[in-house]
Amino acid sequence: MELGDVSNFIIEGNAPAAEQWTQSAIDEGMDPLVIVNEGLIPGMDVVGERFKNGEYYLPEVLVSARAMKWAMNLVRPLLAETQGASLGKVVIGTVRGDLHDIGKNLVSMMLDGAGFEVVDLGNDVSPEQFLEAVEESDANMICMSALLTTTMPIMKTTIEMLEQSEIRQNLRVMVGGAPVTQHYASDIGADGYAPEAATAVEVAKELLGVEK
Ligand code: B1M
Repeated sequence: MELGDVSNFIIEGNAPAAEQWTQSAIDEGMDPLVIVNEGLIPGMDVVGERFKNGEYYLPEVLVSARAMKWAMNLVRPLLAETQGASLGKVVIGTVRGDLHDIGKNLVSMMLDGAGFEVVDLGNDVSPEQFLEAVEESDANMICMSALLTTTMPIMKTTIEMLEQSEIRQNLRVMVGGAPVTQHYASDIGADGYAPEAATAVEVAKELLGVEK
């Protein structure tokens, strides 16, 4: 099975074909991480490029996002089949005003698959909702994703709110998303930053002091 085929199905926004290809690859024993990292994400990267160049408009991007979602729905449970005890509890979400959740879902899936307990708040999550979820779940870490330069400051607002509460002391904060950089993360007082989903797992382990 050619990984380029599923990339093309994502690019074309052909959700049934992306789903069917992914199911066949799983049935043939392909590593789900390879499916995601070498098939699905490269497809979405092309969609991003085309959107940027004005070759694709929002409707095309939406059908591609849908195809990505259908394929990811099949991969998610496999990545979630984890080893033993929880490595820690993580609250994750895309910040307020931001509807981009594909990258956040990948990070969520990878953390889940690595053995973290993940409370996924979805997208458009306000600082208050993050705080509430951390308090309710007694989480060790909060993970914020932002894909828009206009929503990145919400990560700062959330950290500022956390700083005013006692829970910040025992809570690690990781941020990420395409426009986010290590420099920005340090600037707003985050404890960690990861450029992509696999690194996010490594950073989470480092921040919580669990073995790699
Ligand atoms: Co939008 N969009 N979009 N979009 N969209 C971008 C982000 C944009 C860069 C496109 C462009 O102009 N080139 C641009 C932002 C420009 C900017 O702010 N500088 C943009 C814009 C402008 C918009 C709208 C404003 C368009 C409009 O309405 N005029 C609008 C905003 C809506 C809103 O959020 N309020 C909008 C809407 C949408 C759709 C709804 C159509 C759709 C989202 C669907 C969905 O997510 N369910 C969409 C999409 C799909 C994109 C692009 C094409 C692809 C994003 C994506 O899913 N990438 C994107 C262009 C691009 O990024 N090249 C674009 C694949 C994904 C796997 O990568 O999300 O980067 P990514 O996640 C990576 C890493 O960043 C990292 O790990 C992931 C996996 O490796 N990561 C983390 C992510 N979160 C992390 C958290 C971590 C650690 C790592 O720790 C906590």
